[in-house]
Amino acid sequence: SNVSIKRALLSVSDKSGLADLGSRLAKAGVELVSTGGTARALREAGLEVRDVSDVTGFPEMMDGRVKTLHPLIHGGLLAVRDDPEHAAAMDAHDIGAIDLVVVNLYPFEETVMRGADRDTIIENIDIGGPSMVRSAAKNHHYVTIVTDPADYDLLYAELADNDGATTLGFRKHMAAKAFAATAAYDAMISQWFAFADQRQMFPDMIAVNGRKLAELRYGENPHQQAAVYEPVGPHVSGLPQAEQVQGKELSYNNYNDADAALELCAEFKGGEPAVVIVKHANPCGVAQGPSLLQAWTDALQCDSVSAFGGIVAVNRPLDGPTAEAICEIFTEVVVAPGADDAAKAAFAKKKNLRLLLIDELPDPRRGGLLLKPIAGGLLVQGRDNGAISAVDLKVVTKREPTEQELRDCLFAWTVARHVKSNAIVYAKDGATAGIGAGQMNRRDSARIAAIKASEAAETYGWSAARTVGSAVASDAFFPFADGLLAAAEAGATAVIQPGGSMRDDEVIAAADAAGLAMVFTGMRHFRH
Ligand code: 93A
Repeated sequence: SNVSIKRALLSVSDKSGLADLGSRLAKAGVELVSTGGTARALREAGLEVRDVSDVTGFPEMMDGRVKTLHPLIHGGLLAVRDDPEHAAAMDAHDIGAIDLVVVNLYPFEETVMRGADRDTIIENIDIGGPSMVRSAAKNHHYVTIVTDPADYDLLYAELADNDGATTLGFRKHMAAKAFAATAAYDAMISQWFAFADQRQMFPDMIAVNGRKLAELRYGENPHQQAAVYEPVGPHVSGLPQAEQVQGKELSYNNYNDADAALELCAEFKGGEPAVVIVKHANPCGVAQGPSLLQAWTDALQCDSVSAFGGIVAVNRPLDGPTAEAICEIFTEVVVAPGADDAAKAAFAKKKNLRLLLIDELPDPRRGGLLLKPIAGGLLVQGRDNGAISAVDLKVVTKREPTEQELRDCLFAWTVARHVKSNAIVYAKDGATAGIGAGQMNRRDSARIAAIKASEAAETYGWSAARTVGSAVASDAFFPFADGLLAAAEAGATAVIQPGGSMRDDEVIAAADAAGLAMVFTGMRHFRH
């Protein structure tokens, strides 16, 4: 099942490594056939090439749209050489077998990325290239297909090992890569049509279209395999594009947690210095303050127990003193839009700490799709990018919140949307005072957050938990008064929640009875 290479068809947009490829093949006595630009490049390298137009007897026409789409090419690619009828057809029509196809496609992605106009983008949809790739890959029993200049070395090794031939195993492997390449290419084009062109939210078909950046040691657990991908085509930059300055390789859970930290931190983009500490994809301390160092101190004091082994994100370049303070506790990952030399020097002492620098925080209000596989299907929804501001709030209690309460309400609300439901977040003076996450009822989240706040008070020797005099946010409405009463018991004086429960009246009455100020947002932020 080894096939020796006698005739090769080369047609590449990315001409890197082409001259070397051509000369190695020519030296091995392989006849080279090429399309216009590729033939020109090979001739410039001093090689003998036969033009595709010479093979087909047709000129390349219509701006190159029709070059290789011809039976004399595709017959040579698709013929089952051992089939007598196919062999007879080859004879009758003078079709020469092609043993090796090296094709890479018009640079559609690069054309979109550089902001080219619509006509240029359309012109960069390759038709003839993918057709050859698919023909060759389908007929891998006889034909070798190479679609990536990065695989030329593999090809050379294969030819060297097999006396100028390729093995079936190699051809199968390359065929699989080839179909992946054309699938990704078409997916990219369909995405461009769906999103850039028609601005249609949900296309009829979804291509989960990514480029593998790295295989990870394992997934959420050691027995799960995992990798990280970035989407092809235009995309937001985040952790996969970050520069890792130091530390061990990122694990699956590192990515997941650091992304949660980054997304929450992005809410404070352009605002006062902010620090987010995340553990198991939930924030365990968030604060904003006059300096990063102050914000770090306040964030840490929310739940210093959970912060151990945490993931930290900040909304501005890190300075030395903040970095030194972060280094005082065990931290897995730090994500920042930059770090000065003093900060880098401080982290350098902690060899294992992963320091990731990003160009800028992502836009928290950007659109996009969220995918969740379910048995037998895939759930798809738009990102939760809705947001309210102070003007959208409706005061529902007799008492209006004070200015400070209102600020804390909005801060708590911002954090709460990034906490797994049921989420209850107490905040005071621009810092979280207690966070309750992931409970199956709201009252328990309110209580757990309060318990953590009391523990912090004990740890730091405060006379009272920071929940006393705090604002409390609930990601969804209180279905009963009990959750709200638990928050009041913990000392909250202001409440922010979506409202909309059947029992809103009861809940409002309970708030009034407890002297609370409460505002409704009219928007819910479940996060599961
Ligand atoms: O315009 S096409 O869709 N029509 C074709 O018949 C065709 N044949 C090869 N694009 C076609 N190609 C592509 O041309 C190849 O995929 C390759 O990317 C490129 C190489 O052109 P040149 O050799 O002229 O640089």
